[in-house]
Amino acid sequence: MTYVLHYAPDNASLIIRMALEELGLPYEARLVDRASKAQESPRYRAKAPTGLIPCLETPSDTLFETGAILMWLSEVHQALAPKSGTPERGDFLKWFFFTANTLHPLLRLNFYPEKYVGKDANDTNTLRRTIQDVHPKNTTLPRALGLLDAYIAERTAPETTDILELYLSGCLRWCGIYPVGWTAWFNLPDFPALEALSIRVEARPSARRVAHAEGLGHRFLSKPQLPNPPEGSVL
Ligand SMILES: N[C@@H](CCC(=O)N[C@@H](CS)C(=O)NCC(=O)O)C(=O)O
Repeated sequence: MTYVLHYAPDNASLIIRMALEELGLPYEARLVDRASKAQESPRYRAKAPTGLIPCLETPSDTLFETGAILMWLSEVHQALAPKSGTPERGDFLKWFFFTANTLHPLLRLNFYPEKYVGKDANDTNTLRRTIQDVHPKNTTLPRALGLLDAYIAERTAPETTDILELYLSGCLRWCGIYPVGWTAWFNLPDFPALEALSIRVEARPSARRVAHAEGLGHRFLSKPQLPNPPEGSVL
């Protein structure tokens, strides 16, 4: 087996799995048992010292960080991104890194506020409300998605898909369902270009295979439901 993807269902590994399927690469999906906090074990941290999922073992490297893994796959397989030197490359890079550096970390704050401000409910609620609120200047979640929506609306969609679409579509899924009870701020049709992107990606055979493997249901990106994975747990 060429690649080993350390994954948990509906975790950030989902995005890497979509990329591996889209590229048609053989891989073993190896469960990280979140119920026993296996991602914090010395064995896992020896591969991914951040203790975060995903981690991808390749013939030449052991990679962690969703954005880095996506870029690596795209570069090595010469696919799923505009090539260096093309007019689209600069915009693609800006918004890909914005997704990795801003959107994804905002989602982490939204999902796991207690890791950042402690367990007091007043503090975790305040953090969540702050990042879920529309703000004219600060890059809270609605503003980050608004900026991305504007970019996706103006660019020519890739012929098949690309690593930015895969990354975004996973993030959009999670906005719709996590954390349970805290998703009222999010309405995908408010971001029409991102909604169209989700619909396009979830129709791809590669994405359907991943949805099936992780028990994510039918319209798993544009109308997401909580998953029913055949193995492992989300948290
Ligand atoms: N910056 C990391 C974030 C990945 C991440 O947040 N993974 C979550 C699962 S979706 C995780 O490992 N959570 C366990 C934890 O925070 O202890 C990346 O881009 O890969």
